[in-house]
Amino acid sequence: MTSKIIETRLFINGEFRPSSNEETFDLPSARSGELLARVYEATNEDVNDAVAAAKTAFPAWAALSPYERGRFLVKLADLISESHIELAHLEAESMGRPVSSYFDAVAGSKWFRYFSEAAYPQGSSSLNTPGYINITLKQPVGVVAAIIPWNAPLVFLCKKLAPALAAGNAVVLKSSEKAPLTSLYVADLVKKAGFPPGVVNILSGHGPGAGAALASHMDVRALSFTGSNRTGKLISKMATDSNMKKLIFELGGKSPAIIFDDADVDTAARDTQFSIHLMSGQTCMANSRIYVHRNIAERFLEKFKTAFTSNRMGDPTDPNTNQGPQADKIQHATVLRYIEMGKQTGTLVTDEQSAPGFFINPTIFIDVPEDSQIMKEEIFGPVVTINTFDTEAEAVANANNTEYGLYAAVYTKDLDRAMRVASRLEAGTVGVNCTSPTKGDDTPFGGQKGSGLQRESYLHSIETFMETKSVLIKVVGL
Ligand code: TXE
Repeated sequence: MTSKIIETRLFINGEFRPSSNEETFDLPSARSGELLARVYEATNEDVNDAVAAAKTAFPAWAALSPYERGRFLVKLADLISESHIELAHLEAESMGRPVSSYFDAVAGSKWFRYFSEAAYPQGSSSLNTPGYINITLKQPVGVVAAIIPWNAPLVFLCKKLAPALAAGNAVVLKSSEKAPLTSLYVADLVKKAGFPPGVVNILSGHGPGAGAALASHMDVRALSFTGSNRTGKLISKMATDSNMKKLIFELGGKSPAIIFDDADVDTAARDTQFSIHLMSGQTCMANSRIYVHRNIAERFLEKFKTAFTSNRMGDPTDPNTNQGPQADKIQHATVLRYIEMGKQTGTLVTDEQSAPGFFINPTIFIDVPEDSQIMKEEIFGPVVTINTFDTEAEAVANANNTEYGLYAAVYTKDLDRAMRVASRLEAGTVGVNCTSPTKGDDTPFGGQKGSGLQRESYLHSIETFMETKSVLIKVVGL
């Protein structure tokens, strides 16, 4: 089945329209490299219009009850899950994601359903100041900007839009220039769901243009970003230099998995290869560094390698494919560059690259020096390092020897050790006898150190899109 691309215009104030200067950018197909679509590139003027539309729509949207806002969210959730096949094919074509592993429409629509009935943050009250009753009010921040990446565009769109809207904010979202089509598809669904104009605005365009304009905009009060650590730093500076907007960041990772010699080796090998194989290694939480106890290293490596290299690489729209190409030429070239670097420092134990197009063969390096570049930087491909360790302290020290801190895993049957290690690992999430992708929608998700700011989840996201106001009431005679 070939997807019908319905829209490539910008969605501003409830209408689709070309960019103000009518310029477009070319979107190549990840599977063929051929032109897939010409998408309108938002200009500064378009960003200003979208923010102005959101600012105008905000008061009436915020004044609705959570129940009334929730009714729009439920309609959108239904439309997204009904569009599962279309959305899967759009992502397969634009960024190579196999349709066989496309759970995003189901996962994404769950976010809208959850926030349509979420327990809203409640203010508090106190009598702790003599003569006063103090109360706190939770209020939406106003205009929220969302900047999303290309690796799981629909999931990120839903994780940001649903809580921001439920909290009463109006949103301007910019998709990634590598994967704008599913966001535009959702824009059409937003229109079908009957959202008031301006409450949701969806722009396409590049980072330094439309993205930077949003990050610097004086009327954007909060910005939720998922992407690279490098871009996070740039956005952070723009936010500070403009109006100190609130920032919610989910950045990259270099996630470690530690496998002790009492672990269930079959499970550990199966899980860890799935984590780095999923979406061709293009997930922020993929366990790209594995530390295995010397006593079981050989057995683990054999099982890991067998599973990791039994991939079915091919056309992402074929339901039998479980590994698609990298998202584009740039990502493909980046991964190949890291593989070349790896060969200078570690030992390659898988075949040399032979795959055509933007595909990368699953790649394993062993005995890689801790200070080498492939141990430090996010590769974002099906490339893993497997090093051995002798002691618990050594494994934890090496696992923590990174500027990232998104996800970590520990495999052992010893509960004391598992909990000791979990408490010492510097990561926003730790899996015990399990690894990423994370399973808990209600557990806070986000990074320590260079991996992010704040946490996202069913229970935590809404709070990040609200202000807390203290109101002090002087009561005579109290
Ligand atoms: O990311 P960018 P890219 C990592 C991963 C990958 C690398 C590069 O290692 O190989 O980043 O990917 C917008 N002002 N992750 O170049 O640049 C951009 O338009 C404002 C990990 O695609 O961070 C897009 O919408 N916005 C990550 C979004 O930021 C800017 C997912 C992400 O793009 C901007 C993606 C600017 N100056 C990549 N520059 C994860 N955490 O999962 C870019 N953008």
